[in-house]
Amino acid sequence: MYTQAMDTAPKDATPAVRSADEAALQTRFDARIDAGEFIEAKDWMPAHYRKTLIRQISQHAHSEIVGMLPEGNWITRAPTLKRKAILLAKVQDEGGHGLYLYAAAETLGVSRDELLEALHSGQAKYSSIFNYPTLTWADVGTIGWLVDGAAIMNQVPICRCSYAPYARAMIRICREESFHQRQGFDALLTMMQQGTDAQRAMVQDAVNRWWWPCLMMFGPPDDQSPNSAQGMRWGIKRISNDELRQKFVDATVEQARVLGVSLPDPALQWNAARGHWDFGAIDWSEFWQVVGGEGPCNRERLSARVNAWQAGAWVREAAMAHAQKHTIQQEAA
Ligand code: FAQ
Repeated sequence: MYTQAMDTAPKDATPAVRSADEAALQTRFDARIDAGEFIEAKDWMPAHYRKTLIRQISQHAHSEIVGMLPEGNWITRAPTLKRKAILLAKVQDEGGHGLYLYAAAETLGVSRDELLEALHSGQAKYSSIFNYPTLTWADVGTIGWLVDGAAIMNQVPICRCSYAPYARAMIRICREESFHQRQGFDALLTMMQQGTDAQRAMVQDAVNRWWWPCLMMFGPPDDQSPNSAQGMRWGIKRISNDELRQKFVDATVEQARVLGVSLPDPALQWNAARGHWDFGAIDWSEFWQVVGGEGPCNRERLSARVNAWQAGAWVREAAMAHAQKHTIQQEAA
């Protein structure tokens, strides 16, 4: 289904265009964006649009792959066989999301090796949220409920992103994220309704630790978000960081009530005039510290990825050797 990587644009497509033609192509591109049309890999696109998409899609892919680590840490310690099977499926799904997204980025003329090198060298960003530790089993449920919940809120609008290979990849990803969110909520509900006092306290502690980092996932406030205006203009971003954050808070307050947990924000209050929940100030210095590589688990996460890449070298070599052998056999036949 996800064969976009086979459908790549020639690397020199944009530079080969003469400048008079380029102005016409730009006008046509802008008109297509204004008309809400999808842009395909082989269509002409401005270099900055291409670069922005490579940045966002690759950061998104890296987030999915690094995002396997905090929960992967609990696969061997899941409390029941059922929870273990669910968690295995979820973590495997995140790996699949990374692959669809790397394939979508490759359609823009960048190689997967280049993208991974940027991650491993620390040049590329990935979501701040995955630099926090998973201390107890309740963290796994809380990641499903809150982190996947935030991810869905941010990702559903990307199903309508103007770049078609990215939009197509997001449709399946969102369906799977929806299962992830439900399984997390279900795990927490089980602990809250059938668990011991100690288990309920464990859930509350996990929610207290993940709440604020989840609000940060949506990115800096709109007036401090350098990429937003252009991203919205191009239809890459459909809803702003602050609007999505508000939608997430509004949806989550009621879910917290059903679960029986409190959200760690004394300023959280229904604002009838706005028709939204007001919430307290976010500590943006913590966000920028984590994004800058100084979060609680940044070093651990990056070294886990680099080690996995190095330890997997023999698998890549074996796959290449097998492919070469297969080609030779086919040519000889
Ligand atoms: N962490 O100008 P903006 C998941 C950076 S997947 C780190 O607002 P933009 C699934 C931003 O890159 C989660 N950096 O940027 C899962 C930019 O820096 P740059 C990932 C962040 O692009 C669940 C600078 O700050 N989702 O959770 C963050 O317009 C459970 C200024 O920001 C996606 O990637 C952050 N949180 O908006 C997996 C969705 N926020 O690049 C496992 C696609 C901002 O200029 C387990 N991405 N920055 O150097 C997007 O929607 C957008 O890229 C935003 C940022 C909204 C993340």
